[in-house]
Amino acid sequence: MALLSNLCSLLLVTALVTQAFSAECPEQCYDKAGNLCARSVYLSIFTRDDPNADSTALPYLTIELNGGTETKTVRLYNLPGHNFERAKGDLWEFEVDDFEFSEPCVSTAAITGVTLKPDTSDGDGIYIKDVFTWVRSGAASEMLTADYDINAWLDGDTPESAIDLSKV
Ligand SMILES: [Ca+2]
Repeated sequence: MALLSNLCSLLLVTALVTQAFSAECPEQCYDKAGNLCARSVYLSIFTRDDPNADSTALPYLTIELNGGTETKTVRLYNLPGHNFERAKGDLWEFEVDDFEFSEPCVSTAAITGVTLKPDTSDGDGIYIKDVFTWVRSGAASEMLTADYDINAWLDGDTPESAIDLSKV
């Protein structure tokens, strides 16, 4: 069951990452070293099948550059319908501009940390199963992190419950 569920998550995310974009990748998609300059950031979170897995909380996504020269955070927004339903997945899209980095080109090579942080204004925990992040620039996209079966609570009462995501 777990394997099948993981496979479904992977297929969904793969489909999202590889979906055909009609626009040609503009020149500014890449930095001088040939690394993708992220324009959009996507976050997909799957919750576990547990009665308390769901939540009204709005956690935060943090991106660290160059081992900590810059660390910026955005808050997840309310999606249409319910966020964080039990045993379901949600998808958020951010513009890199939302993070307000000092440079307009955020090279994927410069991203050294991606962390999910709990909403400390809402003690309602989220039981996290899988988390994926990826970036896009024009027609090009690249996976940033992939974490399967994390099986951890993102708990607003416990700031230490922040989850460091695994770069791919
Ligand atoms: Ca809950």
